[in-house]
Amino acid sequence: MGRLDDIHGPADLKRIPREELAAVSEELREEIIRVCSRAGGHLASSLGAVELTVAMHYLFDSARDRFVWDVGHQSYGHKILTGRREQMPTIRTHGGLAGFTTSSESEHDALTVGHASTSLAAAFGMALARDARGEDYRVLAVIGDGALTGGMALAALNQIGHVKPKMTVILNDNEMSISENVGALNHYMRHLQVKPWVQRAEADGKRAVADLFEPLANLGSRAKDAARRLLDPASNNPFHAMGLRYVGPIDGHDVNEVLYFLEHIDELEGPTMLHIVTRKGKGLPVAESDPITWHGASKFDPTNPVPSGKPYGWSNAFGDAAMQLAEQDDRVWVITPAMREGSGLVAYSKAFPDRYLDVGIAEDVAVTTAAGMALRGEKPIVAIYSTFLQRGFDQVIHDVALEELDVVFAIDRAGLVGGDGATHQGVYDLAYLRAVPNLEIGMPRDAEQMRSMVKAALDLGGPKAVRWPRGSVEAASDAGPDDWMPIEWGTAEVLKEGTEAWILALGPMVDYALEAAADDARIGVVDARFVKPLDEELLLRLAKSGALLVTVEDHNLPGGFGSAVAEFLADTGVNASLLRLGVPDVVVPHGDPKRQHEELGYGPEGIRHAVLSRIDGEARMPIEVGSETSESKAFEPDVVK
Ligand code: HTL
Repeated sequence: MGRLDDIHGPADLKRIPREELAAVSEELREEIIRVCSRAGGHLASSLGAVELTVAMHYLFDSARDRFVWDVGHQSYGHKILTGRREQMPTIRTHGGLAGFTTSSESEHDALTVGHASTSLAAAFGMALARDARGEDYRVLAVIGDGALTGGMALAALNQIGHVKPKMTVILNDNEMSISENVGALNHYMRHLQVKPWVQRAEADGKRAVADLFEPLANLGSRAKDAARRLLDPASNNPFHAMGLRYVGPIDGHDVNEVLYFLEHIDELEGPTMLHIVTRKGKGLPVAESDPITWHGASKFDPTNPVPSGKPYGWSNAFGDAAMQLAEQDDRVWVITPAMREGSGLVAYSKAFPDRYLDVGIAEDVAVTTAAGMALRGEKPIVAIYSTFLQRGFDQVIHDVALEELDVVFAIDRAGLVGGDGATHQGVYDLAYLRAVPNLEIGMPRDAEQMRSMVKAALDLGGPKAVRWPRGSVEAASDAGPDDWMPIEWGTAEVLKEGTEAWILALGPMVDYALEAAADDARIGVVDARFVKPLDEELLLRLAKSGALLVTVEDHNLPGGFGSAVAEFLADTGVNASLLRLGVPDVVVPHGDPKRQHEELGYGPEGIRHAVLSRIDGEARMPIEVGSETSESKAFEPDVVK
């Protein structure tokens, strides 16, 4: 690959003549395409950030300065330039590189991240820490226009512009979140580019330079050129109004232009926002024309890039059910915080544009908007990933649950999620939702049950959560909602009788339980279906039988389904013996979920072994609740990193 072969770290890049950086950028782009064609990953976002990445590493020192990448999914170029090129084909796989920046992976990764909109607050904190210690390093945050829709980012800007530490905020504006970006700021940024007042600032360039960007004033024609792009400080630019110096918009694919501005901003005091305009998917025509599909790519043939079709999944099943429910009742809405594709809502958004709302990467806003709607008699469904609902927790309690509002939380990606890893694992929602009064929680084991639960949740009213995992599922029948399988809320279902042990499994763990119990008449299987309320009658009956109770959940054990059962048994005073299987108190990184379930002791084999070792008194499983392996530490996959 020419120049890239000689770059083993940022120091090697710095030795390359400046005129060759455009060529280096092209090579880096090809390398990202090559890596993603073999491993999959966040291709389009990383392609859009190539020139920025090269310019930042050329000018600054990521081991000492702090590069804070928002979400961290656009960092493939950064990883390649910081000595991780050889490992890139392992990205997002068991034991391989993480898909996002991760501080334990490299000294060049300033922040462990995966959720959006954190970069500005984190960078702000770093700048304050630097100044408090009288240290001298740069802090640069890179945030996409999508991530800027998050309240955290906007609230951090408000602080940055108030306290005014020296730092650079690079707004990487490609007009896209995962789908088209939304919101008023997004419109404003388009307006900046079509420029009635950018032109005015151009005409007024010298004054802008004098007022705003003094170091450029003496730099001759280049400075004048730059000055044309500066905005009049008296104008109503919101970033300027928030106290940041605003520079841009500039062409983020002209590496010299990016270098030029970064270099000069570096000489200035206080916070500066550099607005760069980029193209998501830049350099791969299919990704440029369809950045949504290529946002997160599966493996592909680089000579003939065709997106691989995704099998029918739980998200599709939800989208289909939501369409039918909205058809039947015109008070049904679906709200998504920027996850239209991932939540299976593309068809719904087209069929019911008036009862579909994408609020941007603003989970808190999604939840409280639903509360507002419910207060006025609408029936909102908040379609949200388990991991992202963490951002809306206060709103679930304060705005929905205390008022007992009719809001349904359709929680996707509940369980281990695979390649996205630690930041995206959906293994905490039961723990935090169980603690919320008035809120009830179910987990179906198939698509038929899922749609019945969502319908029942809407019909019954009150705050309700229905959760399901990532992955494929068999489609439900095409019956209309009136003919969907009725489900009695709060009841479990006995699927297989047993005598000595009962496995109480949640959602798709039911299949594992059936496999584990197959051919053993002593082991019974219950599809628990609800975590709150529990089917107390059934639980009591099973507990009193003297049999071993075994809970299985794809969720963290502290606070999860097993905890709910343990609490119930403790409160009733029944002397039952209980074994809880699930994620012990560890951080689970990226990897293949099925394999991780086995390694954590709750795959079919693990369940069987655990149950038999209890009822037959055999050796115990290596990972057990309460043993020293369950301490809070990173779960080490057995593949060498
Ligand atoms: N909500 C939160 C809090 N965090 C994340 N990461 C998401 C949702 C999901 N998500 C991404 S990447 C992404 C979203 C919404 C779009 C970011 O758009 P941006 O960057 O404009 O900031 P771009 O991709 O370069 O256009 C992931 O989970 C990876």
